[in-house]
Amino acid sequence: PADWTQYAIDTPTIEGLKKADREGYTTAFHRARTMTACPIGKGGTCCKICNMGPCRVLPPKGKDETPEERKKRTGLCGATPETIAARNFARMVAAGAAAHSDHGRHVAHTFLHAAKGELPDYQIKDIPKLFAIAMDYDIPTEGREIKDIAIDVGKRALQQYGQQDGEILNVKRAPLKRQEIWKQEGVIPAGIDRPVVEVMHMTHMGVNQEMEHIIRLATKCSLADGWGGSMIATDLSDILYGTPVPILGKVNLGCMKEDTVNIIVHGHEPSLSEIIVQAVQDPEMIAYAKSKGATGGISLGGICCTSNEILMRHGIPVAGNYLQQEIAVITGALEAIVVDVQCVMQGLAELAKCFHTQVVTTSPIAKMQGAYKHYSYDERYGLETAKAIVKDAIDNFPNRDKNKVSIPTEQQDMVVGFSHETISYMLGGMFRASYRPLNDNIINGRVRGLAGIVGCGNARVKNDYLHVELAKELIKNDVLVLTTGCSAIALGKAGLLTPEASKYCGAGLAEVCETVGIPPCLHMGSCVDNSRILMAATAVVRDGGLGDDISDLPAVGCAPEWMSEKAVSIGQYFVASGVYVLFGVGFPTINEDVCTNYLFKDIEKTYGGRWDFVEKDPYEMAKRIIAQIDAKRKALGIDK
Ligand code: WCC
Ligand code: FE2
Repeated sequence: PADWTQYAIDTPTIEGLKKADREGYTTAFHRARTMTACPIGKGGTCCKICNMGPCRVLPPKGKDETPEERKKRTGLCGATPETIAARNFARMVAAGAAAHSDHGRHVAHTFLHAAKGELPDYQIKDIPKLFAIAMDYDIPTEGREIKDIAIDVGKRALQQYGQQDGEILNVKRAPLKRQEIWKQEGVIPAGIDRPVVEVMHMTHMGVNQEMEHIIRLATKCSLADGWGGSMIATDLSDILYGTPVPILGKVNLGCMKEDTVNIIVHGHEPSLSEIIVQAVQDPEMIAYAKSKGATGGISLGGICCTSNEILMRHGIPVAGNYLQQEIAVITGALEAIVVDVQCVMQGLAELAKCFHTQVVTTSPIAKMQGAYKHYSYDERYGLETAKAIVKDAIDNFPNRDKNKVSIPTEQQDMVVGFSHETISYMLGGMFRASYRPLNDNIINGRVRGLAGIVGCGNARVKNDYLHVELAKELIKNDVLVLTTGCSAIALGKAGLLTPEASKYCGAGLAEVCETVGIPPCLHMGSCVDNSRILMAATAVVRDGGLGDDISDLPAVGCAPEWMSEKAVSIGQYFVASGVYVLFGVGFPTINEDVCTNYLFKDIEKTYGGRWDFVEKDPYEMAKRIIAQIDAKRKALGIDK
């Protein structure tokens, strides 16, 4: 067996993997040790878009290539390596944008029907945000009923998906200079769905065969995600379920208890999990759990972003991030794992068979072979469905095999819930909400810059290690960290989402955190909530003193352990919004130098942002990020 301390830093994960070895279970961590990544497809050099291929256009290993040789290295149709790499990259963007945006569509759909009063278990919660969004959407509010405004907001959001001409609405929120750049490049999406289809079309055999133009259309698609579908998902979830405010939360597998029915929700869309939160708090359900021998009642926890959503809004504990989904099952004490969409491993079903755990799939678009039960979740029957799932889990409690149970006790406190609105209240006060105090601290150098650390865990590297070491290194150098998704959970487990983490900070950042009462790493939510980071960056520009565009800011983005296609879309919309973005653990085009050069260098001339890549050294990552921040500070004339 492997020495798992080489592949994870989190004790419950290491212990779970050792238990898997002893008892013969297999996880993604195990598969990563026995399977290597495909060397042909890795880095963008396999073209499989037509049936004359797949064609491999890998550069020769270990020797230089003459220009003549390079010219001959094409697919059967003559496609060049850079066209192939760019097409692969573009398709990843399209898949990621589709995932986020479809999530946003579902939120908008639920929102509209809730607004109409058709969903008894859903009510509009955040009226001030409803008015703010109505204004952004050019919907009149004066003298109108809340209900009518909400219906219009829901309709307007949904309408943007199929819009064929014009511009998606939220583009208007970006700094003017940014909008000009996008206009000039022709990358402002008319609607949200259309650019996804366009990318699929233009990457079909024999269509777009000019690398830069492929990236241009992929960029438009990514903007339809970041400033479109993801932003709609965030905004409408906030109105429907409440805009997050700072709240105390807990993270790690210690949320599961010996004497409770343990349920974990996993995935991304909050619609069902919001109602499960209600169901597990129902006194009848708790009494029923007790009647089955679970003297402590019911414990609900979460994994990935479904978890982040109910953590931010209700303080429901997080069980773990992406790579802990299997570890949660291996505790032997999990009655049900209720999954919706995205980042759910198929391996769960096989693993669950070794235990009593029920895998419950709930999305109309996501079934799993071998799952215990499938619900095609329909919001009209919200609480009814949630209760049926919870009741099933309770009935499953007596099936728990005590001999197989080992629940970690680790649980770490954290402060979460930093929506961009909340940050501006905390900085500027209730009546003068503003980012200006932060800007002043950036200008005076107490805060050196801002770094978004986001994205997945990847079983090919030491899990969580890159996130945590990078964050520590950055806050030590006075860089304030904004975090989302599984990265936020990793930082939470390491104790970096607490005000006490200021002990890891440089003197300047420590002082700011202590004065404002915030942790040095701010949990801003789920992966669609990366749109909150766009809005925060825009607000920093608006409140003055740091240039007039996002690309002027000493701000960067990083996904050190990315694995999902969504991460590629996120990275691209940050680059296109003017941000330097660093990836770890491989880059989609890295084995093809022309396209990679474009993404890492030339694209900066257009957007002011670019890509970069460091395989797995968090200190090298930090070095490059700080160098980038310092260069921006210098350009602003605020370095000292
Ligand atoms: Ni977002 Fe990555 Fe987690 Fe899934 S939940 S694993 S895309 S960071
Ligand atoms: Fe996510």
